[in-house]
This record gives sequence, C-alpha cells and structure tokens, in this order.
Amino acid sequence: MSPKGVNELRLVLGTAMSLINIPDKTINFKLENAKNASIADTTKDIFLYATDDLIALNQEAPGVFYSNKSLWDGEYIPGQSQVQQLEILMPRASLKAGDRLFWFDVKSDGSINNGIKDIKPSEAGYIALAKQRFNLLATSSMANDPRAFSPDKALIAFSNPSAVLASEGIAIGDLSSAAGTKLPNADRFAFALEDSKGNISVSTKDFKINTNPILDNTVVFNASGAGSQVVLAPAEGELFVVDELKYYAPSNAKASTVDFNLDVASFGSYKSGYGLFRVDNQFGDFLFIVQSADGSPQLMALHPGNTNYAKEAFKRSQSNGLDGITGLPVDFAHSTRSTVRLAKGNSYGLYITPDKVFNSPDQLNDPSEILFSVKKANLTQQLQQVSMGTGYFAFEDMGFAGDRDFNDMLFAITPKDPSII
Ligand SMILES: [Ca+2]
Ligand SMILES: [Ca+2]
Repeated sequence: MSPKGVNELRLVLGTAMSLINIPDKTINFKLENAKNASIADTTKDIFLYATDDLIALNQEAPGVFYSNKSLWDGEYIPGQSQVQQLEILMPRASLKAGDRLFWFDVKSDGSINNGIKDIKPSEAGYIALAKQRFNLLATSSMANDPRAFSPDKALIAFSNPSAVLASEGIAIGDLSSAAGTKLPNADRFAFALEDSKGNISVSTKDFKINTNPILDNTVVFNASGAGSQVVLAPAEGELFVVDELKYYAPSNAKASTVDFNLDVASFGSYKSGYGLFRVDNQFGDFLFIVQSADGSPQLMALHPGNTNYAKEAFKRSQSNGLDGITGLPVDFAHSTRSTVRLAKGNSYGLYITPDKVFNSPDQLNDPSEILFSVKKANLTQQLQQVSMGTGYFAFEDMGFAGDRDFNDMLFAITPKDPSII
C-alpha cells in the first residue's frame, strides 16, 4: 500500500551490466496483487537497448544552436567527445573559393552583449560585434562548380540517378572535421559565412534550414535562390541512430524494431560490397562480456581502428538480422531498394569494400580493403563519407588521392512508415 499522499509509484529495472545492450531480447513483466490501489499498466515490455543521447545540433532560436550533452561526457576527455565533433563540408556546388565558415557564441535569443547591453541580430552593429568573436571552422578552397555533388543531388540520386551524373569525377569540395575545435558544450552558438570580399552572413540573421527536412545536416545561408549551403554533421555523421521517438509510428509502437527502406546508388566504376553493422555506443565501439580473473563478468570494448574491429563489423553485418546486413554491388548510375529491420535505440555504422565482395571475416586481412562511416575505423583515419542528413551517407571509394567526388556509393535509410511526430 502506498504511503498517504503518494498516488503514483514507478518501478525502475536495471541490468547488472549497465552498458551492455542486447537488441534481440525483450523482457515482459507483470504487476499483480495490488492492495487498495489500481495498477494502470499491469504488463509491459522492456527492450534492452543503448541509452546514449541522440547526438544532434539543436536549434533554439533561428540560427542559434546547442549540442546535446552526452551521458559519456564525464568519462571521456572533452577533446575526444563526439558531441562537439563536427564533420564540415564546404560544397563547391554552392560556395566560392575563399568562403570561410565561423562559429561564435551568442545568448539563447541570438543577441551578443557589447559590455553595456545586449545587441539583437536586427540591431545596428551586430555583425561587427559578432566578428570580434569569430572562430574559424573551415575554408572553401575550390572554385565554384555547380556540377559537383551536393545535398540536393543526394536527395534525388535514388529516384533519378541520371541527375547525378554531372557530378562524376568532380571533387565535391572541402571536407574537414572540427576535431580540436572547442565548440561550446551545451552553450549557445551561431554560425557565420564570410566571402573573400568580406561580405558576412550570420545564421542569426540570414539563415534557413534546408527546405527538405531529411537533409537536416545541411544549413543554408542567404534565402535568395539556392543560397550558400554548408553541411555540418554532428558527431561527424558517423552513425545512424534508430531513435525511438524520431521513428515512432503506430506500426512499430509495440515493437523493439523499426522497418526502414535502404536505398543504395552507385556512381563509381568499382563493384563494391557494402554493409550496415550495429555498434554498442555512440563512439562506434563494440562491447563484449568477458570473464575477469575472479570469474565475474566484465565489459571489454573493441575500439575502431584495427583489423579485429573490421572483422567484427563485417561479422555483424553478415548476421543479416538486427546486428546488421550486407549487400551486393549496384551497377553504375543505378539504385536498389530493400527493407531493413533495425533495433530501436541502437546505432549502426556503414562500410563499403571498394571493388571487392567478401564472404567471410577471414578474407578481410588488409584494413585498406574496407572503408567505414566511422572515421577512426579507417586505415587513414580520414573521413570517407559525407552525411548530408540523418540516414544519408555519401561515400568516396578511393583514398585522398582519388577524384573525391564522394558520390561512389550513396545510401539513404528512411522509415518505411512515416513517423506521425
Ligand atoms: Ca564517382
Ligand atoms: Ca570517387
């Protein structure tokens, strides 16, 4: 019986090893024998899945951003925190050489204090004040070329592959990572774009989100025409997170999984295999339970960046279940669609095997033969894909010396049943 005044009791169930997640297990539990009380839900299903935050750039006011604070922050050196790590593409399809991207800190309404009072984005002197706080994120070094691959082309690549052919062999633009740049964690910040003539657009004034919500990593400065697009993928766009709320639909309300369409298109001469693989946290690690010296179970992490990691990723993809899927090469300028069922709350990485198709992890002994969406898993530790939006991955199938058109293998993971949120 509840103490007087208490009209709701919550039951919290934990696992002995808090960090492990088991995507294919569901626990059903039942509450009964209530005395002098009613139980609202007598039975419930519990899914054991990762509880990491969804890493996202959130917008508080127009052009004012903050990044999620991760549960992991206390355990990792801030400089290594994925939360603050941005993948930045300066697409030459919309930018000019010399365009520079900055961030600067603002208050939650976008205003900046000049020492006496807050200056709003609409007030005189705002841009000059913002400029004093600019921190450089990326510079565009390539001449404008509208043929190059872009977020807009990524969107139509699967339904109209011929529209993407113009980008073949044209370098996409400057791709970099904001590693080492300290984007303020949980504080508010804005972005600015300055061209080589000194003209400045700030996100708090001249900014709009791409008109297509799917391209949610693409931000657009200047409203006229296509504007100047920049791709900013939080956590370097390395993983696809099956967020329970984002993909909620009546059809998956009681399931621990979500069904997605997986579209794959190819604009490379290589015949490459590919796969999706489930990882165990937002850093792309694999976690295993091992026995410690005293016989008690202990968690062991396999971090990205070695052949064992590549083998495990490949092994998981070969399960063709909730741990991952594999796929066969797609013809040049063609696309395929399949259905994949992924586990709620879990994160998935992608890989391609340039010009090769492997049948077993044992065949994978040279880490140069596989390219990952997870940067640190690559032999070169370089970005091999651009994430134009949630579930959109555009891979380059050659190394840094290649054509860098980043259209060689394109993936789009979109929900089969539209979310109602
Ligand atoms: Ca290509
Ligand atoms: Ca290429």
